[in-house]
Amino acid sequence: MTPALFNELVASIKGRTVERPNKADSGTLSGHAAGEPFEKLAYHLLKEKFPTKVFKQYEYLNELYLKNPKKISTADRYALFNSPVAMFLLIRGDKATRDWNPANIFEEKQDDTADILWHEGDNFDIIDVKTRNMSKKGMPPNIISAYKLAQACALMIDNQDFMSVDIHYLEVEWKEEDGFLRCSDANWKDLFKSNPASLYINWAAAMQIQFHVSELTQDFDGTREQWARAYITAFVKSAEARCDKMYKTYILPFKKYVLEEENGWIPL
Ligand SMILES: [Ca+2]
Repeated sequence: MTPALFNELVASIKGRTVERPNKADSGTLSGHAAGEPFEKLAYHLLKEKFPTKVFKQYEYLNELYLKNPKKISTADRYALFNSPVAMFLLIRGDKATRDWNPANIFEEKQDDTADILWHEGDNFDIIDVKTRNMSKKGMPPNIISAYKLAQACALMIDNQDFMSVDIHYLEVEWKEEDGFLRCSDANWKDLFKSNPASLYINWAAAMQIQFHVSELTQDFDGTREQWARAYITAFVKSAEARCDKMYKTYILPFKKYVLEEENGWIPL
């Protein structure tokens, strides 16, 4: 999706209100579910305008497999993607893909990479919507698995497949307003314009990259291959630092007991 279209989308979401979830019982607005109506709003605004280019990720896969009824094996279905990187980021697992049939189609899944998928020509734009309750001081949300992203970058380099996939984040900031949630601000960012060395990987939180979308830097101006290589370098450095910390905390203080166990110890 072009920057102009993202700017337009953001402008059309700012100031909008959605119904408050749990309105009837005035229940708590907890976690990410609270902002979900904004994710739906973003999808509907785009789908209305670009019905042939905008999909939910599972919706795209369902249409792809429905349109190719003779492709039945997982390998055949995976081969429907021209791009190894797009395939890697968008497919469901082997078993789910094998079990797919017109009477057993995919439904939305929490860990799908894209909330909204833009497909135009050979390009996929993976759009992840993050909603943020501005009356709470929230931790930066989980963005994407650092490992999955490293694998995607390695696939880009190995297959020289750099431009099939874009990844964008749309952040909707909201506040509660008598029975409604109002979008107080919205932002969008391009993952591949961020500085790979500045991405924070939270190894303890399932190795998720975490940031607030509005705070992501956008000053990287190299090629996609340069980004992929810089990211893998940052990822490996971070993994090495994690190993080092694991060693110092969880191995070193206990190592002597292991040696004693191996070499024989005498009760005091
Ligand atoms: Ca999301």
